[in-house]
Amino acid sequence: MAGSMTSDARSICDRRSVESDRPMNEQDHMSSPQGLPTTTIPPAAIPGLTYVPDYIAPDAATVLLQQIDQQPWDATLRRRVQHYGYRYDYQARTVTSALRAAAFPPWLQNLACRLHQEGFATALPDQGIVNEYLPGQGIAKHIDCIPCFGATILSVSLGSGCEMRLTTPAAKAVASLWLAPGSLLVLCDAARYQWAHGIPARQSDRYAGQRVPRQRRVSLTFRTVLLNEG
Ligand SMILES: O=C(O)CCC(=O)C(=O)O
Repeated sequence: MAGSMTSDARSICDRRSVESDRPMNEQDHMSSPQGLPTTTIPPAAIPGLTYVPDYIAPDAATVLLQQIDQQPWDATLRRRVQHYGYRYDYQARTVTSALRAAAFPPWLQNLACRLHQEGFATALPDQGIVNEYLPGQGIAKHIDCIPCFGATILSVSLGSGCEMRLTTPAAKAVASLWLAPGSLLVLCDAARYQWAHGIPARQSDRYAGQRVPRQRRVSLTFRTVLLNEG
């Protein structure tokens, strides 16, 4: 994966692969809001979705969590967050040059550079969000703002695992992905632009036939900002 950044970065999206995923035990068909049948598909079938287990080693994850917890948290949302590079305005759904946030600390910059050098990020990410999820907390399903952010969205999971659900906007298809601690998720192509992703707000998930209680999960989302300010 190491080597020329640009060509490798293209190849990760072009390969349209999921290196490893384990669909959760679910019924094949559920009901969409329109009452139409909804098909459950494996995440591997979503073009542009790449899942890399064990991207961060457990020791490195522990150090990262310590470094994260030394930074101030923004507690104005339902879950605590830290914004780096740029702040995303959740109400206005915009990012502008006026929304510059703290510079990436070295531990975040190192990870952003690694993602870029290894070809997972097409461009060097300049926006980072740290999300903290306590048991019972999640994130509503969404497609990351298309005019605000570039073609690749990356998310690193630390702490607890959890289920991510991916849905097509018409809710005709749903995919369920287990985000294991230390894993990396890369969304580009259809996975980034046509599928919404979200984390159900729950105390536990059903995974591999077992009910798994949630613990504290911290994720690092990396994006590149597109400033369209005329
Ligand atoms: O926690 C995650 O893995 C996803 C975070 C996310 O979707 C976001 O920050 O927009």
